[in-house]
Amino acid sequence: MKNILITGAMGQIGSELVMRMREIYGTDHVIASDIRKAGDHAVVQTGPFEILDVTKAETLFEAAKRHRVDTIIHLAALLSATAEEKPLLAWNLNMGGLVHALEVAKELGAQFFTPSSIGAFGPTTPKENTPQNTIQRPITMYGVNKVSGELLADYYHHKFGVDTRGLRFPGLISHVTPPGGGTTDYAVEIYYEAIKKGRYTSNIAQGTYMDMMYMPDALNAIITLMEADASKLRHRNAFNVTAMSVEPGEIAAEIRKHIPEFELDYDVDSAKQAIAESWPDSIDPTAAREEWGFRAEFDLEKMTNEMLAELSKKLL
Ligand code: AKB
Repeated sequence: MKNILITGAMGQIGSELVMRMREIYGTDHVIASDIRKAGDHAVVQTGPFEILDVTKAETLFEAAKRHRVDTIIHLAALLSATAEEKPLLAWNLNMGGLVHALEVAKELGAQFFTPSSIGAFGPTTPKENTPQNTIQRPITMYGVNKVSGELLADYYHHKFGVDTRGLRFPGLISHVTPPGGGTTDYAVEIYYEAIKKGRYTSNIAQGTYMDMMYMPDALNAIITLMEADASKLRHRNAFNVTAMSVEPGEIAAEIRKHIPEFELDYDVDSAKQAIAESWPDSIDPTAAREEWGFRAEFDLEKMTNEMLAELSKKLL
């Protein structure tokens, strides 16, 4: 049986991944950790929890050793827009935390996962159907962190034999925990505001395409990749994965099938827009499909049905 440590467990991915992994691997085998502790949070209430600052190598190592961890899912990081506002903090947290977590994985012989992002690409990357292996010259601190992270995780695999695996996530959409500080956050907020107010002002311009994926597909992708036969993996850090390429107007049109009076207007945030324009319009997940059977269940229509149904229950 695995013993899994998840950092950043109260974040957008972590808060759902912890619960899913506790169902699969057993409550006591999934140790949630975060820099803060909210006593009423589901990951704290339902199983083991550690307060951990990933920039402090010793505390990370001590907790991992005490829980006899053999798998580390390292999620603690700043997202793209916040990283652009606080680049030095982003470097210290995103890279410092990562190298500490990789060191712990090396010392304990643990399997390792950390997410990369479409942010690992830049303006000179082919924009359409972006290949798995291509130009990566991002112009954001987040992108610099993500490319460096992919290379570092590859290095720990080649040099030390650590079983490192990763995914280049698109914008992740969920009705459970909102994201914070990302460029793709609008694609979550639009659903909340549709239910609450029947209107939304997008900070990303009309016609700006980015890849997105519904959270259940993202959780499945992490679990499937971590369970995949290592001998079949030619790429490790990190696989392109996506479910849809959309722009704000298309999400609004889908919402109007349920809420015909829904209104969308625009007040573009120039910093976020610049980040969005430096990213691909659509990425190609063929390597993930071929090497470990990646598949997304939710397209825009199916995701919108579920987002609106779940948020209506929660907010109305
Ligand atoms: C962000 O917008 O920063 C993230 C991402 C695509 O990595 N959602």
